[in-house]
Amino acid sequence: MPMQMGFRWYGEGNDSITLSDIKQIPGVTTIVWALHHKMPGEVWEKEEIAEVQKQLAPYGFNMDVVESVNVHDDIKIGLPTRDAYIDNYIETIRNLAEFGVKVICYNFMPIFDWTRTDLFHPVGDGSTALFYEKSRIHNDPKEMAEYILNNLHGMTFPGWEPERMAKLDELFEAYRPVTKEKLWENLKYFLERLMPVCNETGIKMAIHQDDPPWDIFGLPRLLVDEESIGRFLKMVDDPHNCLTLCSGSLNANPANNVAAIVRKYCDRIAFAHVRNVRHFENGDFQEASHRDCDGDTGILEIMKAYHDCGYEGYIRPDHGRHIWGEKCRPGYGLYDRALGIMYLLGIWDTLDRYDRP
Ligand code: DNO
Repeated sequence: MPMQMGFRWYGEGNDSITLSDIKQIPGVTTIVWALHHKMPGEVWEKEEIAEVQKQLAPYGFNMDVVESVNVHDDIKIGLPTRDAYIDNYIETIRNLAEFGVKVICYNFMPIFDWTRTDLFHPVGDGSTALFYEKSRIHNDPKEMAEYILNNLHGMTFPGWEPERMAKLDELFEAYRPVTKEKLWENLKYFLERLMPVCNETGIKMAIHQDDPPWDIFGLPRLLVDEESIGRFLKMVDDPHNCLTLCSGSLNANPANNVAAIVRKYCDRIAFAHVRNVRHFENGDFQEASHRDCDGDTGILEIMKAYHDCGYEGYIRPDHGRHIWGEKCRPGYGLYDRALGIMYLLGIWDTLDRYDRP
């Protein structure tokens, strides 16, 4: 099966972008979707999944990739209640498999999903992009959560559910005994319970790396570099225990050579997020266009690595800039991601034609 190009869509009534818009971008086969109204820990019911299937069908998109089925905090903390939440997760996997879903992207970050200090930072050409100012992330998670929630223009933001953010003190307290090693153990426990059902249904669990790839607010983060990814894959050595390899998350740390990581673990990458990051000397970073020379991530080397490995998984452009005055979810507008797709497919098609061994 050739590589398949996906586009993340937040669902009807929950995204300024329509399926018809996406259909007009050349090359997209896969809608990367989720039931965004679901809280972590809830079962995704068949009727709800069928609803999405019905929406995608007229456009000929497949629903092979879900991003994300979020993991309940009790599982990450390792509380006795985790087993009931894992049972729910398993039921969700079975339900998704009935609709042909192949890959579930998820993360195992305590409390916060991806984190930025500015969602609409001027790039200098009239567009804006996500920005991370290292010195602003040290002591006040509440201030940051408030800023993020106030900048969503009434939309939801996966991983930043207001219900959870309202309980930040409690959550921080609950995570207090969770050391990095404990978090590794809890991740192993979770995956070991899931693997039999993944083997039975064929679904691949594809973990997303931590973004940014370092501890924040004293919370441990696990998947941060080549070594920790290796540990993760070995810890549960099953072909259904896979990666969503996120070039931008990893390369927020300039020491991470993403192309080398792709080459090393390609057979366990089920889903690729490709985006470009510009680094600043003080550790800050800003998200750039997908074009190789606009950032420091090495987009050409990364695409070449996937191509050389004969990558047959799913790929999607990741965060785009906000351009041409578009009002959209931070990082998830139509225009710059569509440009990103054309760039990535341009590289891919060229490699396909002129670089076959
Ligand atoms: C950010 C995304 C992440 C990702 C989750 C996966 O734009 O890549 O929010 O979806 O971490 O669970």
